Amino acid sequence: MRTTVGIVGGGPAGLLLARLLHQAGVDCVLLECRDRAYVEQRQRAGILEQGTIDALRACGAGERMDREGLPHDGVELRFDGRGTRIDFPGLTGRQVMVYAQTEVVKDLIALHLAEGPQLLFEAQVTAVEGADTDSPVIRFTHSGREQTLHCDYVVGCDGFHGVTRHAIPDGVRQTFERVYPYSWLGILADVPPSSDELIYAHHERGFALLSMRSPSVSRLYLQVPNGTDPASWSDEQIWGELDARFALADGSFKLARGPITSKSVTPMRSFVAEPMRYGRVLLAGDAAHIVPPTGAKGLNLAVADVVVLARAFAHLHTTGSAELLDAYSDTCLRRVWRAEHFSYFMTTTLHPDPEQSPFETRLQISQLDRIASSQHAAAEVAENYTGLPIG
Ligand code: RFL
Ligand code: PHB
Repeated sequence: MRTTVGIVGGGPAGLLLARLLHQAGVDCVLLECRDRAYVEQRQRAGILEQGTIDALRACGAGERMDREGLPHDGVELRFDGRGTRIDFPGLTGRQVMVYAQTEVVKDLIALHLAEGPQLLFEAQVTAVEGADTDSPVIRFTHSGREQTLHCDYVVGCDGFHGVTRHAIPDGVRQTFERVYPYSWLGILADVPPSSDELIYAHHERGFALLSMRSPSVSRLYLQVPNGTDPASWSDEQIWGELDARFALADGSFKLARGPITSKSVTPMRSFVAEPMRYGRVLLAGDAAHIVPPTGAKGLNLAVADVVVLARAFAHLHTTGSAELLDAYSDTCLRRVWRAEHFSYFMTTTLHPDPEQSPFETRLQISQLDRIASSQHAAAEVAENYTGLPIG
């Protein structure tokens, strides 16, 4: 097998990149190790930034998002028994959209199956070789057979646990990492969200987040210790803890309860691998960088990377110039580090570290109070949350 761009991984990054390359007339093949049902059900992100919304619309994948997605004009930060609203359009002129990653993935897969390019499920990539040659290869297993895909370029969209990053030699690749001393217990519940907008709550018992998937399905998260078994939390305990963490001093907030349909635990990590390109191998999305979910940035960063990358491949295809491709890593890393900082800031401001002193708790409250009382501080949060311009 032979193609121009071989894409490893069919998450949002790989699927959108394949769509954009196909539209630009660049030949590509996408290899995904899981089956279609698994990829379409994997519960993850829920918030799309303006740039992500624009990119999905521009490539023809925005129709259902515009029909079923929920545009949001703000979020609430809750701390010290009170809430403050961050008004996105008022502070930045931008909005975000609640539309689940599962739905973005379903929409992109449906387009691929209808229009191409070639998308292989259950194709497990075992190695990417020849990054420093003109013809890198992808070795993979499909239908029990070992196969080789010869490419002009390989793009690793295979997430944090993927194999492509390892095609960049240890001596070249630099990694930066921070692991946090807490995780998120996430639930889906069949109950209308108790607030029209997301609530990020700081509480001495731990962080909590109220989000949603639709007008009838709530998505809620609780900060829990690392290594927590989701099954060790009963439904009753989860609702009780959410009540305590979202409580307002005047007692006016009431969290509606409903059947819990899923429980899972996600550890929190910040990670960046530099550079995002070595020879003819490039990385995009979680394969190159991870953020803790508190800033809602992971999916959006993945989309931004592949928008920049598709533009670079299209430029190469039409003009023969590799100029944009050569700039890819630097262009993306500048934005990546901004999102890393914002995600770190949101995470460390909203989660009490189990080891932290009362002094540090006071600093967190003071920072949140600053956002509540200063347009400048609120605008800084709003600008980062709704997303910086892409590339
Ligand atoms: P993905 O989605 O991990 O996809 C990688 C794909 O590669 C496949 N793969 C392989 N295929 C072939 N051969 C191999 N050897 C392979 N190894 C791996 C995998 O099966 C998979 O299909 O990476 P991608 O495309 O870069 O997308 C990144 C996003 O999924 C991720 O950043 C977000 O989900 C992060 N995230 C959020 N991001 C947001 O922008 N907004 C949010 O509100 C948000 N909330 C979240 C989140 C992530 C969470 N978890 C579970 C980590 C909330 C949570 C709880
Ligand atoms: C979600 O809806 O899953 C979600 C929303 C906002 C975040 C993280 C996750 O910051």
